[in-house]
Amino acid sequence: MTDGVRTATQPGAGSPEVATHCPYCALQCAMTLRHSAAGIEVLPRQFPTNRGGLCQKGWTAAELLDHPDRLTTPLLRDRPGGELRPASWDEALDRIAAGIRTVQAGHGRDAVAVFGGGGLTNEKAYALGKFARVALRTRHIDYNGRWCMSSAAAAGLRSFGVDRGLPFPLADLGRADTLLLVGANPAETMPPLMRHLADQRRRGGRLIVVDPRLTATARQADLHLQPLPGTDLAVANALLHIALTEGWVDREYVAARTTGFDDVRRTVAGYWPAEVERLSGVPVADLEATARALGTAGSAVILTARGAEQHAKGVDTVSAFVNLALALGLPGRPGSGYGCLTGQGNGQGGREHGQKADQLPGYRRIDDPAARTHVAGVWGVDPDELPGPGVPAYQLLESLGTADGPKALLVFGSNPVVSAPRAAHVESRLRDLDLLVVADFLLSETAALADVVLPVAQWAEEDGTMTNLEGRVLRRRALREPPPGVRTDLAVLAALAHRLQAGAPSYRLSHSRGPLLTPAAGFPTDPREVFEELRRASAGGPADYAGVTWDRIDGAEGVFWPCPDVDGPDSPRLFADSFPTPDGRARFHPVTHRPAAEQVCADYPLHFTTGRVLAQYQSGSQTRRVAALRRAAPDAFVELHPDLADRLGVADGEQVRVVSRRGELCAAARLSPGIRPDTVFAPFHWPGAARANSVTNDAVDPVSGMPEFKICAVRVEKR
Ligand SMILES: Nc1nc2c(c(=O)[nH]1)N[C@H]1C(S)=C(S)[C@@H](COP(=O)(O)OP(=O)(O)OC[C@H]3O[C@@H](n4cnc5c(=O)[nH]c(N)nc54)[C@H](O)[C@@H]3O)O[C@H]1N2
Ligand SMILES: Nc1nc2c(c(=O)[nH]1)N[C@H]1C(S)=C(S)[C@@H](COP(=O)(O)OP(=O)(O)OC[C@H]3O[C@@H](n4cnc5c(=O)[nH]c(N)nc54)[C@H](O)[C@@H]3O)O[C@H]1N2
Ligand code: SF4
Ligand SMILES: [Mo]
Repeated sequence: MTDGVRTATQPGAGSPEVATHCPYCALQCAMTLRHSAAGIEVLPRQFPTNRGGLCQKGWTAAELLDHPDRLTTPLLRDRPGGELRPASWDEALDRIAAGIRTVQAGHGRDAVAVFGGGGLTNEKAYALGKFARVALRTRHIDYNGRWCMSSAAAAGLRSFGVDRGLPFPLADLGRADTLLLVGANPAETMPPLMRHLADQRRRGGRLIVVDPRLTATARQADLHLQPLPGTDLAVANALLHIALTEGWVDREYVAARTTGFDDVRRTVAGYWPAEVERLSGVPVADLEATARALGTAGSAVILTARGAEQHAKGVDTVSAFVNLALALGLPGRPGSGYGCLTGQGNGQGGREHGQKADQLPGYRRIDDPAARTHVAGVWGVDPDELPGPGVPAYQLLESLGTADGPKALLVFGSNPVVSAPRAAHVESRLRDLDLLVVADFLLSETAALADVVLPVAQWAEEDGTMTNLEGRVLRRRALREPPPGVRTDLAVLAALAHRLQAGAPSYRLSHSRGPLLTPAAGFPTDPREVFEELRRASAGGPADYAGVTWDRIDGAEGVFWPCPDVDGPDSPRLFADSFPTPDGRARFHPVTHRPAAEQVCADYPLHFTTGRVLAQYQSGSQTRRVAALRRAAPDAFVELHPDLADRLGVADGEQVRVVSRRGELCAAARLSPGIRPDTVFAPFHWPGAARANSVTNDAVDPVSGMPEFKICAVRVEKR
């Protein structure tokens, strides 16, 4: 498909319409943006993922472009506790550069930290990682994808040798005889994806949903398993136990394509369905029906999302489902497999190009000497000068402003004051910084705490690429120039690098080979130029983009990585013949159930879990400002079972308080017979008194650093 639109070198500014993709979630629905008499108009566009559909967030996305809350000038705070005031770009950038120099001179390079986002384009994510390692030379960079994708990423890596959310195109879901969705609510989180599920149903396929709540997705299922939050791992092990007993394990596949099955077989032998029923509340009959539907299907897909993954045992939970998929011989078989539904717009690409603490571009490890040499070569620096690995997002935020922690933080594309676990604590850490810089186009709750706020361009004002949940690289296209006073993130990074390099000789890139760079060299502002460098930096790495070009994306419906050669094929489907592990085989990992980090007790007798509603996005900083979305979902709420409400003497719509050891949230009760009576749910899109993350636990997964957003112990009180 040729879109027939302008591309990067003609950024599209002033052109009547461009073919682009939605600014929000990882489905990256295709849309056409155009100028109309009423302003900027969004029209859905046919694409294999959204098939002409857009959700309400996509439809209304253009409203923020000319929103009265849009930031169009830098803001500066002259003294702690003072007000933010408008400032010139020069003043703001000078202040940041001076602040960084002071902090690094006093406390070392690692005293400055960077926090990125999975919504940034590939080009920006790459530039941000390079900026941290080359301009700041700090090891401290991480990003909000840690709270999103990290558990599935770690489990995928250790079993398959690669982390690509879906190792097959989304349309394959329509061909699965059985589809198991674990902790995923795409009817609200990716509505157009449901078109593929409708296909699947039409072809006679079965849909099974595992969720403690009867969600809009679960309502469409043939079977809904309603486990206690945090027991999915045990459920998966029980399913494999049954599959073994019934002889549904694909022994040929296991023998030819995997290693390590014996340990897993021994482990799941102890997961008797009746015991798992007692633990999880899922009836043995439902466990058996699910195992049968998966084990006897011609094709089957198992998908996990945040409900299964956002736990202190998230990695092991995903491994349990990967084990099940491998034992049934699913990965690599047509119409079958395991996948994870990636969340943020560039949740996939954002985790490949170096904004993760332990990572260099191309999904390379920063502690791998060969990777360091390759990337340092592309960057024109000495490999020995590249910092080592930093720490995962929560650990980073928690250390801010402490004796050994960073004293300055630069945030690009996240709003942790609302979205971080144990958010009140994180907020207090941010307040203790010597310098907080936030680049955003709106005054998010985090930006409101900053010493310097930089107004940046929005999605319709810059070109770039995004990698969707299928690993398909797509083109984002600019419809217009940013408004006066606004700069792109790339331009901000270039200007800061310029000041840091020019200002003090010790900050100049030093080179044992190659020439001394001119100021800001290495930080181009043209996204196409950045992408060309990203291609070289990723070449030979697991996420190889060397063969992806903007023109190639334009000439097709995106390009799937890995794609090492411009003239070679891309990779819509992985694992058909082998896995990218040293011996080509997938690896089983035996995993055992363990309780949630926080147990219910007399004072906190209920389980609390969190998630999303259709009309709000993430920290809500964007969608709470869109009129139609605010009308659709104006306020937070606490979902609880009528029996529980009865016991508490709470009526529908009455204000309640949800209290944990960390803090509390206040919102209206929403009674729903669809939720377990021992569990309450709240969405996390609202700040202030209704902030769900005032309540959540900051326990993290030991492997991935994923916080336990999906379970902690609370009590509910009438207000
Ligand atoms: N409308 C909307 N769409 C979005 C987003 C948004 O903010 N709003 N965000 C995007 C992003 S970044 C992401 S990561 C995705 C997330 O997409 P999803 O993972 O679908 O979203 P969540 O609502 O976080 O969680 C899914 C379900 O997990 C259930 N759950 C809670 N605890 C457990 C548990 O212990 N086990 C199981 N099995 N289920 C549990 C919840 O009840 C919830 O229905 O959505 C993307 N799309
Ligand atoms: N309790 C609970 N908490 C959760 C979750 C949960 O399920 N439960 N889910 C977690 C998950 S999966 C995620 S992904 C996080 C997300 O939470 P956040 O990281 O807070 O994500 P957003 O709200 O998308 O924040 C993005 C911010 O960056 C700005 N922005 C958008 N695009 C750009 C850009 O291109 N450049 C710059 N400079 N700024 C930009 C937006 O205006 C917004 O203020 O929340 C996590 N927190
Ligand atoms: S499903 Fe996701 S990508 Fe599609 S329109 Fe909605 S928010 Fe945008
Ligand atoms: Mo996410």
